[in-house]
Amino acid sequence: MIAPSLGPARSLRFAAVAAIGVLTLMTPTLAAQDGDAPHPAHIHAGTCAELGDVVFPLKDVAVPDGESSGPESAHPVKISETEVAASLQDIIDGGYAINVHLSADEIGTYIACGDIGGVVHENEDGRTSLVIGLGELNESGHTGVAWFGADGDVTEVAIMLIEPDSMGDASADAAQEASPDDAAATDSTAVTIQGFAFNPPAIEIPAGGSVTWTNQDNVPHTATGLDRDALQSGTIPFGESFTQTFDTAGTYEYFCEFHPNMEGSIVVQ
Ligand SMILES: [Cu+2]
Repeated sequence: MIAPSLGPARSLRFAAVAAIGVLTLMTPTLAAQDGDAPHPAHIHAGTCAELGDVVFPLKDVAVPDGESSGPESAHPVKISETEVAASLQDIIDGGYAINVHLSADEIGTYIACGDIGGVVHENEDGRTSLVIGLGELNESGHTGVAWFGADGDVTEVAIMLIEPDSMGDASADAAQEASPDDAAATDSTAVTIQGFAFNPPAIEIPAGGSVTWTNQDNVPHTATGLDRDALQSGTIPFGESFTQTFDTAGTYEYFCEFHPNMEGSIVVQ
């Protein structure tokens, strides 16, 4: 449902205006950039301290389209604008957080996160909105804000992320994601990633068995558990594989970080 008084273009403009005020307050130092790599972002259940499932995927946080003007000393900010199919109040009541990842190549590295809560304010048009801060994670140098504009049953979500002077060692530090590559597996099950799908999507393996995902699509994918501690392949480039052994019985639902509509499940018996 779209409020008659306010189209998407205007609400985004308002988002930018609202955010600039907050950016000024929040960031004593900032500058330069870490290249043009877009940062994947999601709304998760839980808090930044304890992130849960992805509830709403958001558009990548990226350099806006268009030509740069003005002084080069202007601080670069990457943005993401997504319409989420939930009311602002439902998003707040849900107990969620926005999490931003370093890049498609380093999806397992979190660079900024913010719990969704705070004072909802009403502007002169009677529209309500919320602005939250996104705090730095893993010494990424990134901070920012997210703006939520209520629009009836949907909410405009805008992320504005300030790029650091340089990524320094942050990405290296945080990139040490464990890749449980136990070759010991005798019971090995293959899952092919092709056509933006896991094939077969549902598998059963014995406890101690392993699963090997091989990406045959010409784009990167991941195999990421709803419980990320249980399964997080990180980016699997075209033609490459990721193997994980599952020692604990249970059902493991997973998806692709880049294409959250790609879903699969593993039953470990
Ligand atoms: Cu994918």
